[in-house]
Amino acid sequence: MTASSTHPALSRSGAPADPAELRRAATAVLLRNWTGRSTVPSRGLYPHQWSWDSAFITLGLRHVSARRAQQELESLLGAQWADGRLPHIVFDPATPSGAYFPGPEFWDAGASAAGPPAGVRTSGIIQPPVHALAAWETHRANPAESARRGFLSRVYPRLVAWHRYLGERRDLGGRGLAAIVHPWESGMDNSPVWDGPLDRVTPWSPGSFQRRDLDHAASGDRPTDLDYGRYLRLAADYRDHGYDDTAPHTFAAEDPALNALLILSEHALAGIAGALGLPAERHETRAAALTRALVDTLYDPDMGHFLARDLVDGERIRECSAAGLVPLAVPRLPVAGELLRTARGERFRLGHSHLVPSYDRTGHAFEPGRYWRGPGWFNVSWVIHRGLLRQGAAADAAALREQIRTSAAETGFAEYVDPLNGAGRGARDFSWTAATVLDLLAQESA
Ligand code: 9WN
Repeated sequence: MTASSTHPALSRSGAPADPAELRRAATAVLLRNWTGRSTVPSRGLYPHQWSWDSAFITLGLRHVSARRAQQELESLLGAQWADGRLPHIVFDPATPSGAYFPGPEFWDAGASAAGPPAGVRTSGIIQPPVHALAAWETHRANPAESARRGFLSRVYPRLVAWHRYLGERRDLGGRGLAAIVHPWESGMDNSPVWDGPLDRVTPWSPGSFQRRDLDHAASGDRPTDLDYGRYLRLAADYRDHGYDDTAPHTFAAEDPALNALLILSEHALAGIAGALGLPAERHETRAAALTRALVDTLYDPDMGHFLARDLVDGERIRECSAAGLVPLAVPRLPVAGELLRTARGERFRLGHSHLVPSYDRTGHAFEPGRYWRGPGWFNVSWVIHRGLLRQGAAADAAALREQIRTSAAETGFAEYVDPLNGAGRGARDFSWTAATVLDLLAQESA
């Protein structure tokens, strides 16, 4: 699908859109997807609030309205559980519960002792912690509006509680890193990285549930029924143990992207604490400890890449995905040079792929159109762009920035793109696609 079929104003004959037109079109996507309290990732496919989507959306929204960006984040933080976790979905009460599966009845979060505030319906799992980073950047975009609304002092305690949950309850591997207990928690659901660990999970039978995603997206762009059967089994087991993290887990892993994002957010917490006149050292100390643990535990020198670790057998999973490039954005990363070489090498072909492929182009499971098994995603590419700037790779960063803009314009803000030919896949008018474009346009004009 080209931009001309969905956004006539954007680009004719596939040429990159004019920045002002692109900014207008991206803003319009975010305005259309705003529900009054928060932004849905996509009107049809994902009609509720998602955790890491909200953080990425905030990063773009702050250039449209500082006030709305603050509201976006605060509505998510308002669904925080008693144990500090931020749920991966906050269900919109105005949306019929059957519009997305699995819906609030499946998750039954209110039954958990650790659960959400009364009257708020959520899922029970988490997503990567981009929130403190988003809060800090939102403040920095308009410090006066932030101070006027007491934004930082309201969000800081909640963000600290969220990181405490990850550091204490989710250190399942005992090395200081946060673990995930469901592939959805990585945000990169059907990445081939999770295939091995998922083999141990007995799937629900396909006839026992009704998927809603296929009403809105092509089945070839989505996870399979077998994947879904396993996702549901894992989620139901966790639910049936009251979302207790000390219960046995059939699936548990340390993911490099989630932990790298936690490090970025811990640095952001130091910034927030400093701005509030509170001690910031503990956040810097924690960020440094996490960085050491990330490198010591998940960096594989032979592959020149960060790998996930399977906590059931204790081994690193020898599959290269874009999650392993996300640490490029971590300050003072000792292996940045090697990691940059991997990004530019055959596996990812930075600069010669459309966005950053979500999985190794030379890998046995590479599928250029299927979700997290190959396509380039805008949010991940945005973080890697930040990493390239951090590592002084200005030319690579500029090329990626140009691709992000062009791909968004030409696909009508697709959810993800084929990394080989740039064709749009999944949903259109996707919120974090619009948001990351807005942020990059703002960076350029600054
Ligand atoms: C399950 C909302 C979310 C993203 C995830 C993406 C997808 C959900 C789904 O959509 O996951 O959480 O139904 O497939 O994988 O990263 O946050 O955009």
